[in-house]
Amino acid sequence: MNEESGTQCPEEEKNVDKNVIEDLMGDYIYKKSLRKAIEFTEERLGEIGMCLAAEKKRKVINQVTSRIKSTDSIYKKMRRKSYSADRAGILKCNDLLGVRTVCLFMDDVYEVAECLKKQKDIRVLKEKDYIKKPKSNGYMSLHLIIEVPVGTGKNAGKDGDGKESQWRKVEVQLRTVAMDFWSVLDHQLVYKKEFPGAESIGEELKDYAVTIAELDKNMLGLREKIEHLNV
Ligand code: 0O2
Repeated sequence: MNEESGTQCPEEEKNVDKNVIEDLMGDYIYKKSLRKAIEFTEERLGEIGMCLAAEKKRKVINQVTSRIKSTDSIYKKMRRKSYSADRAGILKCNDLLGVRTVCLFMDDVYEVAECLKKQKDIRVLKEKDYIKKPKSNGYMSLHLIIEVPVGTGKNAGKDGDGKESQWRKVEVQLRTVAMDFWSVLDHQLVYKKEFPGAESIGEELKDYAVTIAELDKNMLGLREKIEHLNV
């Protein structure tokens, strides 16, 4: 049975082997390229944040953090999505690398995303707007799946020619401080879904997602009023 959905697992799904994941994620050369992709993305977001802050004369990005997905989390996702139990299956996970960008205001989230999309050395593969269309639990965030170059010298940005690709996928999550605050609690609840009382906490949390969306809207409105104040 599938842990998450309670449905029957296809044959392939049952065979997902944690060792295959550990081998790939532990491989020194591969790991180095993952770190490089994260550094590249963090650095670029830092530059975008500085440019926008200089232009607007205020802080735009509050925090950039990153993570390499844990073996356990990759394993669960591969089972959930019925990915093949090999390297190709692991590489299908869009969020092996995650860079979270927390902005102060909602319009900043979209402006940072637009700046990132305009970068000539980055490929945008997919965009998921959970702010305009929140998930059923209330989760809000803008997800961009991008590819960044990790090759060096003449290999930079090459597609691989049958060898390892010189690009790595990174999931950039953009959200406001308030949305981030909410998602921290929600993430904790994910691991306690089976406990009595979890369902009603989930419902309460969903109500707060609405409160948070309103708060973000009101804070943006206030910021605009302050910007338009004349002496
Ligand atoms: P962890 O611990 O960060 O590894 P995809 O095939 O990847 O395009 P999928 O599987 O729906 O589609 O991925 P999605 O929606 O992009 O989610 C990937 C990550 O986004 C999650 O990673 C979370 O970090 C975050 N996320 C997505 N939905 C939720 C949610 O409802 N609540 C919270 N708190 N975070 C969410 P992991 O694997 O959950 O966790």
